[in-house]
Amino acid sequence: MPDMKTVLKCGVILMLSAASLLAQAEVTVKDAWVRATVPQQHATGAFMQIQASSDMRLVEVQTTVAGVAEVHEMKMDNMVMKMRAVPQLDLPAGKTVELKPGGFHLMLMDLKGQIKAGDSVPLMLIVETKDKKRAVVEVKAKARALNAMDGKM
Ligand SMILES: [Cu+2]
Repeated sequence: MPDMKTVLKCGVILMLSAASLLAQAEVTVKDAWVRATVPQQHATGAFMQIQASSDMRLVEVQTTVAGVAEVHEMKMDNMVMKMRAVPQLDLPAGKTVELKPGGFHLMLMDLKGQIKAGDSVPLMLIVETKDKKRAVVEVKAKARALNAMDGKM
């Protein structure tokens, strides 16, 4: 028979996971991946598909693998591919917002070490609802090998 302490502890863990499930249900993230890096590389991109059940905005990104994480946009400007940080990314209700090479992406800078293919990279997406409520969406992005398709960042 489990003693009271164990029972209480289990109760807390159950409550916590129920709460995080609730937050996760409002934002669905699919196909999250990060481009693997070579040694001494300081920055890389993270990509995924995000769908929110109600209008939200992605306002902040955090990760333990990089000193800085930003939402970036890549655009052709006078025949030159340019990249800029965007302060927030709209996540319209029910619409899949795709972060992909050549478009919106999450930029991880000041990397703390090499990201090798197969690594699981933890990302925390901070989203804000219309009534300014914030929630954290935890994502595990799989590192994929570099490929020739990608332009220089
Ligand atoms: Cu970028």
